[in-house]
Amino acid sequence: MSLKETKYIWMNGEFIPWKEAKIHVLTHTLHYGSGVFEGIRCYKTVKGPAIFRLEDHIKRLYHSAETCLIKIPYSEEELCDVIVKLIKLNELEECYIRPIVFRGYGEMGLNPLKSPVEVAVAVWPWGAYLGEESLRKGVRAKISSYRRFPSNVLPSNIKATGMYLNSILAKVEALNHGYDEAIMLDFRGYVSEGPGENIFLVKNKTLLTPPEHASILIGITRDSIIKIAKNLGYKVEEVDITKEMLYEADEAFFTGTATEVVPICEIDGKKVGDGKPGKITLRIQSEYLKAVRGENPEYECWLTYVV
Ligand code: PPE
Repeated sequence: MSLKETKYIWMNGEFIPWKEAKIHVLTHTLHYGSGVFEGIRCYKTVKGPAIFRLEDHIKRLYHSAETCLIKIPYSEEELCDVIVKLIKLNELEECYIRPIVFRGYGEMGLNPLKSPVEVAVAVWPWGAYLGEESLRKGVRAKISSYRRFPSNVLPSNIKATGMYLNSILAKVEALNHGYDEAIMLDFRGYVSEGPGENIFLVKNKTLLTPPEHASILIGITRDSIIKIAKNLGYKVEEVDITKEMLYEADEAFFTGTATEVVPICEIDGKKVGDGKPGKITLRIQSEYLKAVRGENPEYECWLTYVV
């Protein structure tokens, strides 16, 4: 599957044609992974396209930038406006939104402060992240031999470009073993997250998900799911989860902006529950998809309409 091109990309203050959004080969971030980014989705609703939790994603982008010593030369409001305008200009009803802040061409070497800060936003239609049938049929996952980095190696609660090499190695290892996705453990051996998604399990009708100290990115989808599940009357606990707890779970699922809510049917060749997408998982998935499409007024505060 190749990227679905759209008309315009916003780069350093201007809307330019997709094909012209280029960088120099000596761009600092290309060499050292010194950039930060976000992944946001915009969904079709009866009131037009709506961006899901835009302000929260942009807040996290600024937090990631600050941690990586980057000062973004635009305000949060300006970037939010750019995203709305870009979706309008590209005449999209639904899309994935990728803001990236990186160190450009200027100096080589590990001091990033000498290279200019550049900002770009691209939007394009992006279907199901873990495969067309993943939401309905679920996926098979493998516990990775790659661990998630502890916070004294890299703070896990930021989205920095270089950190994704760890995710890439885990992802490809899982694919090479015939699985759809990886599950990574933290440095202690407790369950952390997927390469690009958070993880939940269901045991005796209670939802469990790893806490912040398990080296996770505090997902915005994870937060939405916790609120949705509680509103549906389920208990949600943020606790350390062992590999055995995962194997013995009634249900399990991944959450993320790109992934949305995807049931996990098998882990390391063992069925999760009866090996089919769990009932509670599917109920939460359906509530989530209603929320993002503006079909539940309770969650409308999470939407930014593109008007
Ligand atoms: N953990 C990681 C490591 C991660 O990359 C994501 C998002 C999440 C958890 C879930 O976070 P949130 O989207 O706020 O619920 N991964 C993004 C990038 C995926 C990519 O391949 O690129 C995403 O889902 O947009």
